[in-house]
Amino acid sequence: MELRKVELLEVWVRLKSPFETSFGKTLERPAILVRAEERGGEVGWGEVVADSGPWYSYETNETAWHVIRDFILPQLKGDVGPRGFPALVSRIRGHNMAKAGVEMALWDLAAKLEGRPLWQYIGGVRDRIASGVSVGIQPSLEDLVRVVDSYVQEGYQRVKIKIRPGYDVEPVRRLREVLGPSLKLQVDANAAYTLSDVEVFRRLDDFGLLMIEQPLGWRDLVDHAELARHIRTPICLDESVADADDARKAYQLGSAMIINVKPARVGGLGETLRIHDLWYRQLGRPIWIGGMLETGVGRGHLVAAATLEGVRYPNDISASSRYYEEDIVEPPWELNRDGTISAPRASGIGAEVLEDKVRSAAKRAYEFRP
Ligand code: OSB
Ligand code: MG
Repeated sequence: MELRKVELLEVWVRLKSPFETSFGKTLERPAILVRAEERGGEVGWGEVVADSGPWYSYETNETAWHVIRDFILPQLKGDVGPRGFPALVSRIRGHNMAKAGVEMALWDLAAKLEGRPLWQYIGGVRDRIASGVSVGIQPSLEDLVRVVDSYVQEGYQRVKIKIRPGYDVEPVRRLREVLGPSLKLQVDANAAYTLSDVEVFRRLDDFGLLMIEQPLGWRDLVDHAELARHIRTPICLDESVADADDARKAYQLGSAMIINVKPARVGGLGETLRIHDLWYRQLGRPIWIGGMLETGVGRGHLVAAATLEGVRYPNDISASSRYYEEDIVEPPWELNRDGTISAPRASGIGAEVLEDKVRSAAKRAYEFRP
């Protein structure tokens, strides 16, 4: 398709309550929205999820703005589509969140031009996705129980809690005591431990967790493979898998049974499909779709990804209301009573961006004309 212009609009969104992980606390986050318009006037949207500091990954909203403006957008000349996009930016090393934000706008646009929902356009197989919730580190175990219980009452199908050294076995023990053994529960360490902590993970083995997410270093595959030999609970990788090649190496080494695929972390939906084809189709192992506190724009792309066949666990894709008083899309993403989110019938991501609101709230904007 022939692009007329691509715009960047940076908005800051405030969370309902602080989200704390082993790497820090977030109350407000930047979201760079990418608006891609083609010659006929159709528009697609993507979102860059990079945070204001290099904590989850080395990318920030500033590095993403710089890399998109100065290196990605200048590549978008002539006929461009989402499938050809990765080749255009392959010379740029890393910066996957920056790439993903632009790539996803092209996917939304391409699906809209065909008049199809994005999830069908990428080959999704289900019209509702299983919704889980990721719960940040809480000030006390009483708070944790209260917060988790309220999400369970809302219908979320599984709970993931963040852990860090000193806040790991006891929170899990308390949740099991109060909420029982049938709660689908897992933990996410965001790379806060080392192999010397193997005893912590041995103790966690007693609680029937679905998985342990990214216990060790953010780029590590080797130590995870060693840890896997000492515990029964399956290891799920997040930070350490940046592309399908990392997934292959994780398989060869035995670093993980499961991958949390975040389209933003791996450079977009194209690489998400490649990881899915390798990890699920070829190797027979499950994936699920993780989130980065996305607004309704990024959330739409996550919902589409979660309709893929190999998604076999509930996802970190909750309703807009879990994080935000008001979303920037209409309708907002809502939780069905059975703890699912419906894949939309409308074309593209299936939600309208509230463009006036976004433009008037934007802290900065940039326009590129190919
Ligand atoms: O590790 O999965 C993570 C949020 C920000 C950064 C990293 C992570 C998370 C989450 C929340 O766990 C997922 C979500 O609900 O969007
Ligand atoms: Mg994680």
